[in-house]
Amino acid sequence: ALPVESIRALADLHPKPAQVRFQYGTAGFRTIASVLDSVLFRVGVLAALRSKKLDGKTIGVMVTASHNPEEDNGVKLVDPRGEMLDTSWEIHATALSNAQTTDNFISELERVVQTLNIDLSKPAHVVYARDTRPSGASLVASLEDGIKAVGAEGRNAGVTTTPILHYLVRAINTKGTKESYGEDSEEGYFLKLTNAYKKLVSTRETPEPLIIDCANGVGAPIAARLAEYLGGTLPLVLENASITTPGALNNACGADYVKTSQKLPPSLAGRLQPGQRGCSLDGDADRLMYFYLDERGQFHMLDGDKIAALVAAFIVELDSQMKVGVVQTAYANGASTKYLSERLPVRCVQTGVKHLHHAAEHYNIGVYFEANGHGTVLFSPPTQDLLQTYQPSTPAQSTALEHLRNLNQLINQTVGDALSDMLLVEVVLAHKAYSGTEWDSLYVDLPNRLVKVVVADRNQFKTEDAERQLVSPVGLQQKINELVRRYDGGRSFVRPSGTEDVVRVYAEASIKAQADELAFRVAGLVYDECGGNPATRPK
Ligand code: G16
Repeated sequence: ALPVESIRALADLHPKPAQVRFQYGTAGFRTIASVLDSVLFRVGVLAALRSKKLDGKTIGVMVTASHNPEEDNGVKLVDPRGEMLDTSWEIHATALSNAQTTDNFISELERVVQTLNIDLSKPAHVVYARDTRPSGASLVASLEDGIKAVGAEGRNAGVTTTPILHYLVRAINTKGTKESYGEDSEEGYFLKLTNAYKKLVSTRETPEPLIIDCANGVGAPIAARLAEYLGGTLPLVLENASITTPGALNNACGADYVKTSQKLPPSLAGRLQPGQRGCSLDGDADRLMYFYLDERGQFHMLDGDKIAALVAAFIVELDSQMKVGVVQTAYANGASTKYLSERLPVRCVQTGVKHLHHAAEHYNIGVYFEANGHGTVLFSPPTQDLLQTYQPSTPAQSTALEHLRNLNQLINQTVGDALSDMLLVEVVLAHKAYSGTEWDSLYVDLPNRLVKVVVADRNQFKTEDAERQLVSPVGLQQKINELVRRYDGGRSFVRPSGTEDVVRVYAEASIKAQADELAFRVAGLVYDECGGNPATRPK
């Protein structure tokens, strides 16, 4: 039976705030940190139950709000193979988080145990970590109370990146098996990645230094350690590494800033030289954006779509027999979709890494990237087996095979990982002898604009067709269509964010001014339809 008394005693210390409704969304629970205490406690309990349900396998919990502002925080669960929580459990997470009293919470727990037929006599293991947010330490303490309340065993992985936590979960659960993913430590992670990187670039010259904008987040200390393991094979210059400066996290820097504003973080002005490669991480280092300045000092962004194009082409060149496919979302630049679909199968799915990840599993090698720089490359289990057993018949085949084996080690197979992706990009650039300019010229991005609209209730917005069509509010899509038709090369869609309390509007057109105008006019339609706080008109 559930240890009701111990749960009750600890749950009383973490009461749910009245009038707040929580939702396990695109990236778990995410909102202003000050209301999250009870959620963390309850997630601790739920993670333990999930572990019991899966026969004591280790479940991961990451405390982060990634690209969101510093005052936000969040928490997401990681399943045993290092992938996102099975979606069928999200409703249980949401229900548990919204039980108002301790009694309600306990009855909800009993319901979950019964519905899911959880054998409570099984052991439970949870590994957890957090990013650098000031609210993180106390939220982790609440999580630990939840883990303790059900007598589960917890392992604190400290302050680290989201992808490292995913790595650890997979490494712990595969330890000593033939699928062993690596040593279950940060060191194991660094060694796995850097050994593969060094082999992949062993015949290439050391590149010019790469500037990393660390978003003043956890990517800074982790990239610093990565640099030690790389030992000069890839010179890194870390910028925006102030993890203790209040308010600095993701502020006018980081991958989301670069993608949304399509600008160089002001703090890098004068640091990034024309022609030099730079990249930005986000607050938990799972997103990556590259950029460079041309000789006129003009900023050029190389986003997730450009990364997908670069990497997919490289893999296909290594092995034209493999079924390589690409997965994107509606945010993918139309020019990237055109470029890729002329070469490979391309699928569009809804926003959220979990959706892309699952779609990518259908290919021998599945390349998935969101335009915002979140993504990875998956090698299917049969492909991994084939890479192990294949007998090459020519020297060229043998080299290609070695490269694919090393790429399989280099690329985080559990989730999008900015640092692993960064090494991947560097490998491809080194092999192709590409500068930013050559990479950028694979195709020319269509001008585009992303805006947010604050509305009274974003849950009114419902979409279909991989988020490209609004079905609610009724009639709004038709108005958008009428507007879009008036713009050359126009495309636009509206969807509720899963991580911020806003509705997002994306627009593309063949001329920049038109893309901006279309985005703002669609945002205006959204605003007029749904109102909101006049202080927060589209921005
Ligand atoms: C999270 C998700 C991403 C998603 C992003 C924005 O990223 O993991 O898949 O693209 O949120 O989602 P939305 O537009 O629904 O707010 P992160 O880096 O914030 O964890």
